[in-house]
Amino acid sequence: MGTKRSAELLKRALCSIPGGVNSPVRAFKAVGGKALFISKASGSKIYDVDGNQYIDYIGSWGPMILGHANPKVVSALKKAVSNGTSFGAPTALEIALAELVVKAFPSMDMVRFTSSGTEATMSAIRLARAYTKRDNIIKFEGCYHGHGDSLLVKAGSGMATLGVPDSPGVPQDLAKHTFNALYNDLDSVKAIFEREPHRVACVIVEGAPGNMGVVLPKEGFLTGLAALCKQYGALLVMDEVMSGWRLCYGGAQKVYCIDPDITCLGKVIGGGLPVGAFGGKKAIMEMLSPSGPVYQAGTLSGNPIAMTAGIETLRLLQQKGVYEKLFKTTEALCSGVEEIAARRNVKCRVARAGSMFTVFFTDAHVQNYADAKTSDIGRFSKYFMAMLKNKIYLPPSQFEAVFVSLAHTNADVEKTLEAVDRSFKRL
Ligand code: HOZ
Repeated sequence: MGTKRSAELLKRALCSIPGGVNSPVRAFKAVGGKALFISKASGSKIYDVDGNQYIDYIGSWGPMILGHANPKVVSALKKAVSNGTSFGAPTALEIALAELVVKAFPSMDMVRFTSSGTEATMSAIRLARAYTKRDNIIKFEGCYHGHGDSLLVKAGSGMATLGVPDSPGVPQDLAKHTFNALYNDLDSVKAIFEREPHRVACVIVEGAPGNMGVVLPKEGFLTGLAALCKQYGALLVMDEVMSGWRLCYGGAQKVYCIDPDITCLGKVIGGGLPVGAFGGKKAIMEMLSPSGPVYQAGTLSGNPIAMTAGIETLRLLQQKGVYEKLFKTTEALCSGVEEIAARRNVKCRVARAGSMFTVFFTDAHVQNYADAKTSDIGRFSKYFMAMLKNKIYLPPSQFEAVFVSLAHTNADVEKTLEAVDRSFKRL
């Protein structure tokens, strides 16, 4: 089956939507392809408007950890929708999800819901600045924390994909408050703190970066960051929008034993509906309006539909054996790719964090953005296109993560690895 209808829709979309998409990485621009228009998804499969079925490894860029249209989530949503979709007033559902979140993340005493991860990180930065009465922030090259102005400096994800280090439209007066350090390099952070000992409000870091592709923190890197923050009176903001429920139930901070001051969440927490959250220590969180003076708000924040999807998803993730299954599938895929690469003599590195992974087409051990950029992008594009031809739907960029779900079966793994073999044979 071809992709004629997708091509027609793209042509139409280009007239009314910039680039034809509502988020840049969806455009397949980095791989020289054309976006597919999707009609439906179920379990591990996604279907385009031409009727092609693919094994989906994007999972809506992370949220669909249970697989698409999980029957329990769908049934809870149907019930919730019939009670009204948004009230702009508090509900018991918000408390239920908040309680699940603070229980999962002991570093958080309190949590505030937003409608996206971007809003969560943006608000966390404002809060950190207000709490410390300082303006500057430290982030890491290649880490992506949504598209808030302060954070769009040398960012990963779509910025890395499109090769644009900084976005026009971010005032220089604001960008000058963002300092970039090198991921996995504590000295680069220390140097900034030594230069600005009393002016850094926070360090923001992805729990396990997934937006320059998956990169793992070196031993001692995150604890070293926490110690530097403490030494210089800055807050540690851990962005677990991706890693939150992907590394384990409790996120990267549980795996690496970190107690951040503020944590940002998104993706899985909304079970496929728009939810973000930021939370942390009571003294910090109580600075938020209306308890305190730091303003933050949202018309649809905490709406009952989004809360229902989040609650149901987190409940299902608490079932016994869930993470064992998820990691077994992910491991089978990663070790399968490594085995095929060795046999086919394809130079690549597989980096895995929980249920996310990236195949980097480089022989460098990827520890930061500069290493990630040594990847052969042309090769990645060939690989991506060959996989798509074999009906495997991967993230269309070298600098993103593959997301495995609980709905992926052994048969999916087998089919995927067969496609990898066919694709690597021709690289
Ligand atoms: N920022 C997401 C990837 N890191 C992409 C979101 C989307 O395009 O849907």
